[in-house]
Amino acid sequence: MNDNSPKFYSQLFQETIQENVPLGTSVLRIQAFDPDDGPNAQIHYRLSTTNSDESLLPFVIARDSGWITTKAELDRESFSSYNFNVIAADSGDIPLSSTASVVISVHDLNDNDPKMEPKIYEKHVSEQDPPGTPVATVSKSISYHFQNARASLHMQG
Ligand SMILES: [Ca+2]
Ligand SMILES: [Ca+2]
Ligand SMILES: [Ca+2]
Repeated sequence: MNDNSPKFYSQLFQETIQENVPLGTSVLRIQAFDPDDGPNAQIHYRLSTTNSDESLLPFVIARDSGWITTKAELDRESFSSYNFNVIAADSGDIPLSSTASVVISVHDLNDNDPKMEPKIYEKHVSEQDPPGTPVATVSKSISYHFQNARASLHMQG
């Protein structure tokens, strides 16, 4: 009779995977055991999330083998880790099941160019400078470069 629920080898499965791996990449294998016989020991796996739709996860689990693979691209800059549950249920007339936690961390790759911040060049004028003192003296080529950098620059002199 089906008097045992599947037991996971661990209550927490943790793995790290690099971002940008191809779809279908194997991440880790979830395994449980069931000491009953026949269908009462035949385990099927599925993913479960507590506060959102598990179809939004970038992972799927193979129903029979327990292998978790990617089904969407992973972007470390969007999500750096995923927490969800995996449910193992046997195939008894009245199926019994157990739940374990999975934490998958996304490892960072250097896949972003540095972003140029517009630079602001400022020059303060001392109040003691006599009127007419040049604020800044720059050549035309430097002035052009500054304008490219969206600098606010007042030309005088
Ligand atoms: Ca069982
Ligand atoms: Ca990325
Ligand atoms: Ca990155």
